[in-house]
Amino acid sequence: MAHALRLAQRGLGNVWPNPAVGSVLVRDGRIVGRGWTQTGGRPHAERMALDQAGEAARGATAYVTLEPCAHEGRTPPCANALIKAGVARVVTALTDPDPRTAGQGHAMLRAAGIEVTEDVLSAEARHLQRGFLLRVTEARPMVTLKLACSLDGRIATASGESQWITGPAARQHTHLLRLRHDAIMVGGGTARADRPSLNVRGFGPRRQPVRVIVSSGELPDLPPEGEDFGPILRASGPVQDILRDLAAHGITRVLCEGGGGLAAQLLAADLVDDLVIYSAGMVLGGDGAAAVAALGLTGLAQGPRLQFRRAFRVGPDLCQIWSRDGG
Ligand code: AOF
Ligand code: ZN
Repeated sequence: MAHALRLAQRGLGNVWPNPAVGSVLVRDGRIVGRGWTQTGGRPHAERMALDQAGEAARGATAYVTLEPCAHEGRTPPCANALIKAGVARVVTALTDPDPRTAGQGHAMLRAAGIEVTEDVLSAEARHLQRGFLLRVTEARPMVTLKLACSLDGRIATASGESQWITGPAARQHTHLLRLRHDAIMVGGGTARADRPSLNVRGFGPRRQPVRVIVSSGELPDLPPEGEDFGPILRASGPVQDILRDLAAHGITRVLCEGGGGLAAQLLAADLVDDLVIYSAGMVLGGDGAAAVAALGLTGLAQGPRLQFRRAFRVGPDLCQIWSRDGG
């Protein structure tokens, strides 16, 4: 299952509105098939693993990071495909909350005499697939807030100079972060001041993330949608409403790259699932622009709190990841 989760990760940012699922087929102690959800969400992970295994799937154990689907899509349900291939046992991490499956995939497998084991590495699977889970159960995507700031949490000097606080390695690392998200969101001020590309470069052909500009004002000229750039969605209003609209579009994972106003709105509404902070070894002082605008806290207890997950060096800078759930 740990290996299936690693495979699932390959689909993050590339498969919305679907979840990024991974699957491993094992027979006689050997891996005979590996699959992960493909670009745009199809083929599903199990289909890919079964195609790879061919006849070797007969009598095998299938590890899947999500309950196999029970609905007829562009191809028959994965539960049927596993039954037809003669798999002996299926091990899953999570029940699929999609109402078209929601336990029926497991039931179909059991009815066909297949041994089913559920909830294996479920915490890890929930963390990896939380964008999809949130979209289906809470009608919002997961949100990652990225900040690149000085040691004292500033993103620009008083005169507005911001390029560059962090080094090239951190900026390259941001592309890895973008790669794993369906949409990149920025405020109008950031879009006008930085003209960010909001695309993914250097990882071969991928689905480009949707560019979401939160502004009711004028938008700068941005490169048109194409091979190197995703569609542009313009949004305004409360962040809760914006996220609900994005989920309705099928978006499961959003990366917010600033500015401070949008960051403050997301934090105040308790909508930040992951906070990624790149800190550069410099100090900009209290007259610089804060990475997070005023929150209007009237007490310490109101300050949003996050759980530490990990930290690592990126070139000369430090990257810290904090999560709402810590899991
Ligand atoms: C699986 N394996 O790899 C994925 C699954 O639009 P469709 O027909 O592709 O179906 C999308 C639904 O299928 C999605 O909401 C989720 O319930 C499931 N995704 N299921 O067995 C996979 N990606
Ligand atoms: Zn399926």
